[in-house]
Amino acid sequence: MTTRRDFLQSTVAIAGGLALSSFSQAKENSSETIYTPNKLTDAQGKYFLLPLPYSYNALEPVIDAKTVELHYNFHHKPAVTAANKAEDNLSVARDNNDFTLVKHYEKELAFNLSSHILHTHYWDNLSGKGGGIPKGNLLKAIENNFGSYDKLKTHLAAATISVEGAGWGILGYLPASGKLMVLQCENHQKLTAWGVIPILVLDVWEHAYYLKYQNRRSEYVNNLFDIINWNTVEQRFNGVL
Ligand code: MN3
Repeated sequence: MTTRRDFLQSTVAIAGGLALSSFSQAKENSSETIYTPNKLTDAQGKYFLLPLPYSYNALEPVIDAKTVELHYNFHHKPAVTAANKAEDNLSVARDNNDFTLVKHYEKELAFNLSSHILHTHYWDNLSGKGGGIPKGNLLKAIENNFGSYDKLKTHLAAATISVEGAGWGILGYLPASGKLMVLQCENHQKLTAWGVIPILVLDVWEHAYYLKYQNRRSEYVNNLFDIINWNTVEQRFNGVL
């Protein structure tokens, strides 16, 4: 499959205006270079789907290849299309001065753009070579805000496992307070606090785990900690300090 590097290079060549600086280059992680997307849009301002930074089977045995394939192509990808459609329809509404459907498209935008943002982070903050514990500035911040990494892990896992219905567990950073915090997100956009930037996100929609784990959400969440890519999580944290 096309690698993320190939994709970025070809996109830059085609689009011209899309500067590589819109992506921060993460540290070398073994043989692969992972880019953290700071921008989710192309040169035309349209949302676009980055290639997965690994193959479908790269997260096995924690997440099976079929789940990754379905999740990426049939849950993440449609959200990108729908976010663009919502913005397009809001533009048409302004042009026509007809806001009959404004409530519908505002909801569509919040839901689908949040889905795109969180899924993009999700792929990026997992790796078949992940696991271990965070290091550097991120570890210090975790210890300052939660007492220890173990306390954060226990808190984040509990919050994630107990999401009501479909949603996410999120470790986020609020620049205005300088605090790391755990949030529990329903759907893709509910229960946030304004200004919190997601640093590490754990998807607990059933599509993320049901093929392999069925009803055993807690087993899936606990196993996720074996594939967290702390390099990219720390990269994102350092980028928003
Ligand atoms: Mn999902």
